[in-house]
Amino acid sequence: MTGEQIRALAYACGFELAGVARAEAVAERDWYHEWVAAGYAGEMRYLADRRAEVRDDPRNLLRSARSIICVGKLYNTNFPYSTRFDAGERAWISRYAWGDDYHDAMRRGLERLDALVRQRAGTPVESKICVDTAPLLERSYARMAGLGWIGKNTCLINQRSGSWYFLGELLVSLEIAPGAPPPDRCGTCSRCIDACPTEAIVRGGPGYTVDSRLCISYLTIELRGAAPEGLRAAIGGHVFGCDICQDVCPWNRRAPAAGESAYQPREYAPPLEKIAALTEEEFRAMFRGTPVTRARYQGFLRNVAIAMGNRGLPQFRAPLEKLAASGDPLIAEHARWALEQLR
Ligand code: B12
Ligand code: SF4
Ligand code: SF4
Repeated sequence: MTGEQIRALAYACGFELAGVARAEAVAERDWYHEWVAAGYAGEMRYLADRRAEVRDDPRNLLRSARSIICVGKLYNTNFPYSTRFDAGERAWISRYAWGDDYHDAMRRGLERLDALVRQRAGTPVESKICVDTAPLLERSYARMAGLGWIGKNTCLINQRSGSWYFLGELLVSLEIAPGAPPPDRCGTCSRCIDACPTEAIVRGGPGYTVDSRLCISYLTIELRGAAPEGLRAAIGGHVFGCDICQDVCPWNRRAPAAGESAYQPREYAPPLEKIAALTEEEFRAMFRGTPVTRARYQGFLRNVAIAMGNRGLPQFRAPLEKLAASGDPLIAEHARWALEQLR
């Protein structure tokens, strides 16, 4: 099969980007280990434990793998970027988490692609689907497959349609001619580095990398305990993830919106007072089927308290006092901190 045929099948399965990379180790694996050794993975153990070695070679995931079919699914909508959003009483949830959780949709699309590839191959095929959670350097292979370059913000950027993409892969035992990585088009731009509120984009690898411990995305989604006090002010109104380094990127200025309704916001920038009052059951009901549940109720209310403190509006006093009286010490401590900011 040719790369062209693979692309046509992937488009038919609902993916906007597709290409093929060789299923072999890439030079970036060394940078990955350096990244972990520098402590940049923070508390994300799944990046640093024995699974770190699995990342060294895709054949550790499927021994017979010869090629990686890399796909990209657009999730952008026409709603304004966080950098154009100025409503102090509302919370910012990052774009990728507004609608349905992408993992299931990506997997379904890749299963369809897998079936089509098997049908067309005319020979037995071994395969494996990977989406996000697999120990695979997804951006590196997507770059090798020609889907885009890796920007200074470390996101994969497509020249025509920007970086609002989820990535997924189908490892196959077929030999397919690979694509070629496109040139780096960041040039002298440094908008993402300058705009990052926590200076999380640091020098690393052949250019830049993200120190997760400083990244708002990590602090509001992955971190389980208390947010470091020195970083709380910079979190601003973010309650789940962060889009700033992509919002300011010139390659996203004319990014297209996804066709399907799945990624439309269920509620765009919900009012902080509303989400501060959610019971655990209401939290689950409001965010069921979206990525937001990953923060868990406790982490989410911790984030809401920080955002309220940063926004500093007097009407937040009463809801924060309620949170400060919570039986959960983590939520109560962050609410007390937020009340201090109001003063
Ligand atoms: C851990 C993780 C995080 C961490 C760490 C982020 C990071 N930059 O590494 C945190 C929690 C902070 C995070 C945040 C986000 N994430 Co995340 N994350 C991952 C995950 C699970 C692993 C990434 C990883 O290995 N990081 C370690 C470092 C070393 O890897 P890296 O930056 O990718 O760098 C490698 C390559 O970029 C390459 N490289 C870097 N520079 C250069 C330059 C050249 C010239 C070359 C050749 C190569 C190269 O070498 C590095 C080593 O391999 C991937 C899924 C996966 N399995 O890959 C999703 C993934 C990267 N995340 C994704 C998303 C959407 C996000 C957020 C936008 C979510 C949000 N809105 O809050 C933010 C973006 C923040 C940012 N600027 O990166 C998408 C990215 C899609 C895209 N278009 O790039 C992925 C691919 C998930 C997916 N399947 O769609 N994430
Ligand atoms: S996601 Fe936000 S905090 Fe993380 S690197 Fe980008 S701008 Fe900085
Ligand atoms: S903002 Fe500029 S430097 Fe950052 S990724 Fe986009 S083009 Fe590259």
